[in-house]
Amino acid sequence: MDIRNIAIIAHVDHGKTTLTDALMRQTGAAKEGVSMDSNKLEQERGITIYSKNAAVVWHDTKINIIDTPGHADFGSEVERVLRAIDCVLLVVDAQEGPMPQTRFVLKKSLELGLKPIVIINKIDKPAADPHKCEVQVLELFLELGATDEQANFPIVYANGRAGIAVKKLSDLNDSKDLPNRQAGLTPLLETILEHVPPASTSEAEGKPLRLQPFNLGYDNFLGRLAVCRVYEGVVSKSQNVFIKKPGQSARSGKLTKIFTFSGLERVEAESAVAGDIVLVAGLPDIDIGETISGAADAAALPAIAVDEPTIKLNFLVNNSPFAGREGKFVTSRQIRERLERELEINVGLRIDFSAMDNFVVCGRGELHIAILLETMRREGYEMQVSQPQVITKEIDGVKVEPFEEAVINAPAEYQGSIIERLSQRGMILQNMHLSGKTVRIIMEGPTRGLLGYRNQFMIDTKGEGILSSHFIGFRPFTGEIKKRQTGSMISMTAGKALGYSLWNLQERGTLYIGPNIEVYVGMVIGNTAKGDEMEVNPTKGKTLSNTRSKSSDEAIMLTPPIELTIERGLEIMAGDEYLEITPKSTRLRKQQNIK
Ligand SMILES: Nc1nc2c(ncn2[C@@H]2O[C@H](COP(=O)(O)OP(=O)(O)OP(=O)(O)O)[C@@H](O)[C@H]2O)c(=O)[nH]1
Ligand SMILES: [Mg+2]
Repeated sequence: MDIRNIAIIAHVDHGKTTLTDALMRQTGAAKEGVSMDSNKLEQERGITIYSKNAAVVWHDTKINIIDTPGHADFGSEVERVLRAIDCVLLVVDAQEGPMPQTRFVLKKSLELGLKPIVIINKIDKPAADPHKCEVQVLELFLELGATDEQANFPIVYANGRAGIAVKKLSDLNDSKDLPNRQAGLTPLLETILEHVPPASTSEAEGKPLRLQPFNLGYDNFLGRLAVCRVYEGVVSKSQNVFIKKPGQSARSGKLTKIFTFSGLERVEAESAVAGDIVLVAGLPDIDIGETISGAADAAALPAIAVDEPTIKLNFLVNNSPFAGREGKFVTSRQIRERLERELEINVGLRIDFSAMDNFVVCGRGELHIAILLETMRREGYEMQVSQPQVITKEIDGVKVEPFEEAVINAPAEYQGSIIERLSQRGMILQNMHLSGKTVRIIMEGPTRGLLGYRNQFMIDTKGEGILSSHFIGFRPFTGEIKKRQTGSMISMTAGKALGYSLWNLQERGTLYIGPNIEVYVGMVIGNTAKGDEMEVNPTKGKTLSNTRSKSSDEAIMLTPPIELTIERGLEIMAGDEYLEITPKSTRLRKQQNIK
């Protein structure tokens, strides 16, 4: 069967997964209600975390589709995938237009010589402006140095949620609400078959075997799995193979099983031919970018680079007064083993295990780390982590640090405070446009300045702003950044927090706990409005007195506390604090117990 390999790429939330799901439904590869976002955390958060393979069959052609995550923290997943496919579907929200991650993934695609198909999606949105979006996309292609051929991209307009695509906007019936439902996504499928080159030729199929992993997986029974593109030849199960990296000698191995994709499922196969995407088992030490071949002297395929981490933090055994109450796995050996397993599949992660019980974990951003912590806590792990810091290094004797581009869409009234706050954090204004009542601000600066800012941004824009940022490279260190310090409210007593004392404390800042929550000495229970550190007693009851005053009998009205999630904790914690994460609780505390 003819094979086509595509990846679907976009900025976060522009509708990649919804469109992939719709393609699977229309081609009968998956039933209603089945989604590519199959992981529980993905479903809860409504975002894609891991890139995943699916395959659909249409007009006797197998289309392997790789759905990728749009969030910048998972950008390195996308880059690897781009090496294994022949075309990308670049999805752009017709209302938002190209966003930072659109630019990032398009840039990578163009550099690899891919010729994208552009999908202007969400055309049903009331404020959608497909024409403007199209112009902006073309400008982006040109700005990124697209060749004439690349810039002459085919366009499909879609409402992925309704499963509808058209090649010309005039193909829609007059009203946006009454599109031509018959054809569904057929115009998109046709464009894919017309535009995406076949994955292989009979010449490639006749050559000796070469395949290359671009993603890793793990199975309790089969062990390490590698998702590979077969470039040449035919791969069979139980085959003896050789594995090598460019410039290194080959080692041998034996495949135990191979799978191909059908819908979202993996299907065991006897063999697979050049062009197909397969999952192979049996190679416990296989790595991304290595070449698996049938002969020891086969040339290695070009390596696949994996992006370096930009932030780091320490993972330690929880040693708070409440340590071990909830966790099933609490020792440093257990945490270490779990992290070692994570390294098998979490490609953007690096871990330094050289200290006995203080592991330095390096990742691609706060969300990347938060997802790992959330996954571990759900498995029953308990640990504490230090404040995330950026990774600095030296290039040619110059100290460099990670830089990011931040793109903000917010109501125009907040533009002054956003720019002021970010300038203080070392970010420099690059561009700004006003459209209607919304302003788009583009700033660039050290990642360090953005760490811990998102929470403040939500407050500054009353939750109406959208901030997205992505890594743009290591640049010379910009010197000290003075962030406005928020001070912590630290409990000086142990016991149950009482409504009465919280009622008094809420005047002085924002609380992270409500009444009846158990606290210990040194636990951070809130932050102070004035920015100074404050030791408080949240367990104090009301003193009884003989005289009744009217005011002390007032009903206690407590403001709901802000919930300390892992992500928020990583943001707001100070350098001298630990974030304590157990299966049921997230607490902040001072590293040194106060006297
Ligand atoms: N109005 C409208 N909403 C859509 C359309 N397609 C998707 N959405 C909605 O947009 C949101 C994001 O959709 P997803 O498909 O998860 O987006 P994604 O690009 O896969 O997101 P990430 O993988 O996290 O980057 C969901 O709430 C969808 O229901 C569309 O065509 N029109
Ligand atoms: Mg998605």
